[in-house]
Parts: sequence; structure tokens; C-alpha cells
Amino acid sequence: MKITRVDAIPFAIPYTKPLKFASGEVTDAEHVLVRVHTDDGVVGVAEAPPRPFTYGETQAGIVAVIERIFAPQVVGLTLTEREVVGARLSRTVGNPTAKSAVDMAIWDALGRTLGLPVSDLLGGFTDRMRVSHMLGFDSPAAMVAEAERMRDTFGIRTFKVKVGRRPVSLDTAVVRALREHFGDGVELYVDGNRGWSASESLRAMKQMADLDLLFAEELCPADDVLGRRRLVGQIDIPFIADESVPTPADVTRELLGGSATAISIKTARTGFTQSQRVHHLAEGLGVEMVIGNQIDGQIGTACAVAFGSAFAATARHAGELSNFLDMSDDLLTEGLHIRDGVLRRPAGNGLGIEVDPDKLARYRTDH
Ligand code: MUC
Ligand code: MG
Repeated sequence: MKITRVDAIPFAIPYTKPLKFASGEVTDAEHVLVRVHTDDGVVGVAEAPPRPFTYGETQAGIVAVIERIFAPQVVGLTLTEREVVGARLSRTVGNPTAKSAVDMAIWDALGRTLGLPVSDLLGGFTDRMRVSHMLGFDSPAAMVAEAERMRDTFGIRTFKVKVGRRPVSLDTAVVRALREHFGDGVELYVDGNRGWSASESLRAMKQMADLDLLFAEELCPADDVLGRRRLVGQIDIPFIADESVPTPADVTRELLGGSATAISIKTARTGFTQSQRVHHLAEGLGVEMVIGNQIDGQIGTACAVAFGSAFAATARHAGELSNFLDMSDDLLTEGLHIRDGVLRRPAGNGLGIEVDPDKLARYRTDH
């Protein structure tokens, strides 16, 4: 169970449909495959998705920090020393997706070694989650058509609508068009990616007050502490903190400070070890959780559904597990499939997934 090597392999797979939102746009999955090898010949995998606009990480930076800083700190430890891994990695600030991919690849290797699914090791609540699909910026007609395609093809009936454009009516018109088109046959919520000011957010929420939204997420800048707290105090649906809670300490501060009333858990940024802490904190403080998506590929999505299906509170709401549908290809031998609006976690030990060596050879960009 001793870690002998950690690989960080950059790869690039184009999207068939770019995702646009208030803080950026994604056209290619330029991610990093992380592999943790052990002296038993076991290999655990995970992926790190660089999101420069959210965490300041780049693909080259993730490869460099893993190869030069993190790998030497974890080689020689055993797979059960995850708290030691965490303590060593936390000497370096930031780099959340690089740290998380190392953590999750270790969990995958542990599950494979023990002959158990990671999801069962974490909590084992269920083997599936309902899926929520993100609708990126476009016209109301195009976003309704995209939602219809997702419902008809994959049975998805929960949609997170990207908002944060100006004037706010550009986005509120989309949400209204979706509600008018689908009636109460779908669940809707909005995510501003910090695009609006607190007062614009309040105006938009008033315009959408009759649209039966489930949640509002990160509508305005988190560092506008007072504006955001005032906003959260004036809306009557749970306000999800996403970019403002990259660590468990941030979760505590945001919830106790009254600047959030729900939490997005993204395994891409808190791995499995820290996501457990986020889950336990949110549960203890009595707020709802949504499994978020860092625009993950299928490896990242397998991680998200492994965690989300492990606990009652995270399996309760639809998880954001569908961004991989917009990629032109992926790295797995057996792809993930969403049917009737549900994603089952892959059966098998660890994460239950295998990287296809031919696909990796085709998409890796380091040679
Ligand atoms: C989301 O929930 O915000 C877009 C930007 C980011 O950091 O994550 C994605 C999805
Ligand atoms: Mg978000």
C-alpha cells in the first residue's frame, strides 16, 4: 500500500459545445490526469480541471506543482495515511484541483487495493444520483431548445441556468422562458458566477420571484461581504456558496457569517477527504448541499457521483454530473451514461473506471 510514484499528465479534448458563463468560457478540456502508483502494482486515477478564472490554476501549473512539490511529499507514504498527505499538501496554499486530484487518486488506489468501491468506503448511501444539467449563456430560445434536448435524450429534468449578464433582464427572460415552456415539469435554479452586484442580484431575484426557483448560487462577488449578506437576508430560497467556499474553513465562515445558506460541494476542489469535512459541516449547520461540477470530464464526474451517492444529504438533490456530455471524447474504456435523468456510479472497486491507454496516447499533450 506504499505510494511509489505520482504522474501528472496533461491532455486536451475539445468540446462540441463550449460552455459560457459570467466568469469565463470553456472550449477545450485541458485537464491533468493524475495517477498514483503503489508498490503492489495498483494505480489510482483522478483528473484536475484547471479553472484559471476561479482558482488561478493553469494546466502547466498543476503539472508543475504535482511533479515538483506534491509527488515528493507523498511518495513513501501508505494509502491509509491520508491525513498525513493532507497535512503535507496544506503547507502549500491554493492549488485546490491539483491537491484534490492527488487525494482522489489515493482513494481510488485504496479502494482497488481493498477490493471495495470508494463510494462504499465514504458512506455507501446509494449507487446513483439524479442529474442536473447546466445551461450556458445563449438566447432564451436556444437555452430552451438545449434543455429540451437534454430532457428528451437523457431524461434530465433539473437545470442550473447560468446568469450574471447585464441587463439582468437578459437572464431573467431565459428563466421565464424555461418555466413557461416546461411548466412544473422541471426544477430550475440559477448560478451567477459572481457576475452581478448585490443590488442587481436582488433586482433579478425579484423579477424571478414567481418562477419557483430551487436555489440561487454565487450571484455577486463574495468579497463584497456586506452586500452579499444583505442579499442573502432578503431572499427566501437557499443561497448556494460555490467559488466563495474552496475550503472547509470558508464553508464555516460563510455559513456562520450569514452570507450563504447552502453549499456546493465540488470534489474537483475539495477531493474526497476535504469534501467529507464540508459535508459534515454543512450537515451540522443544517444547510442543504448540491454536488457541483467544475466542468469535469468523465473521470471527474465518476469522482463526483462516487461522493454524492455516498451520503443521504448529497444524494437528495440532483447533482451536476452532465458537463462531460458536451465533450467530443473522453479517456475511459467504458464511458458514463445518463439514463432517465440518472447517473449510476460505475460498478467496481475504487472509482470503478479504467483509463483507455489508446485514448490517453491520442489526447496527452506532453510529447
Ligand atoms: C459552476 O457551478 O460555477 C463554472 C465556473 C466554475 O468555477 O465552475 C463552473 C460551474
Ligand atoms: Mg457555480
